[in-house]
Amino acid sequence: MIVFITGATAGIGQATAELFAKNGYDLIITGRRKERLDEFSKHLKSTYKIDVLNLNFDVRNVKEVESAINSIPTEWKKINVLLNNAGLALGISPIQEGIIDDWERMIDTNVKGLLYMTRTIAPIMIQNGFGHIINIGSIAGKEVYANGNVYCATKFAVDALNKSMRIDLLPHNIKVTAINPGMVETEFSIVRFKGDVERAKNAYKGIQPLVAEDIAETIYWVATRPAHVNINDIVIVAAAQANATIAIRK
Ligand code: NDP
Ligand code: 8X3
Repeated sequence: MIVFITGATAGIGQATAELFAKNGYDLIITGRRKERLDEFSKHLKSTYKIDVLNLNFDVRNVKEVESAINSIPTEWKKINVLLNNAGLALGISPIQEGIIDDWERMIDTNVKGLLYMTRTIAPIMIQNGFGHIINIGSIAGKEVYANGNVYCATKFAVDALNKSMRIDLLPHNIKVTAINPGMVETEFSIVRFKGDVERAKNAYKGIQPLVAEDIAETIYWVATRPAHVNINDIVIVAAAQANATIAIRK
């Protein structure tokens, strides 16, 4: 069984790779940070005795996506699961003060990157006659919050694409699932606040957020349902979070 995970150098993607590896799956893992990817791959192979293929590319670059996936040896093309996970938020400011470059990076990564990956791998799954695409959306793709504007819009797009690809891929025996987490403490907020670790920590002040392993377990459960079962959509939040805007902080 082969699981393809985008954005496996940190956070949710990394925890998910670790869990599938622990359960004996072979992995294709990706990310832009080559050194991290190589180290992680070495760790997975030696700890779990599985096969790992590393693909070092930027999901925003369609040429890189296509050439990385075209380079996959035939025996690696029996991809059971594609986890469209690579993504990010950048900044949090009212629309009239938004930084255009941040908007473009979020749209290019969260929407166009996910599309490039899906457009390249879905035909391989169709040829194989099986597959499961799991898209990481967000609670921010279900409800908007103040100053979330463009990040929320990208995740609303993921929600729409998830529903839409479920219909398109239905005749091809390909399952499609969206997992929409609330607050998960990963490198996400450090990226969002551009390296300001203190500000990132503050995002989770007084609350016990989810951790990447909580999402990994959910992904693993979704991917291991019997053949006749598909989970279309999950929203998963910390016990202290009700929705995108209301959380109890102590
Ligand atoms: P992290 O910042 O910890 O990890 C993000 C991963 O995405 C990294 O491996 C990074 O790898 C990869 N990535 C980012 N941009 C690119 C790119 N252009 N090309 C290839 N890989 C890229 O964040 P999370 O694990 O928290 O985020 C994973 C997903 O979960 C994202 O889609 C995020 O929107 C979503 N999410 C996160 C929540 C949270 O609270 N943490 C809540 C809801 C959803 P590298 O930098 O090496 O390229
Ligand atoms: C990440 C969750 O609430 O920070 O998608 O937007 S939130």
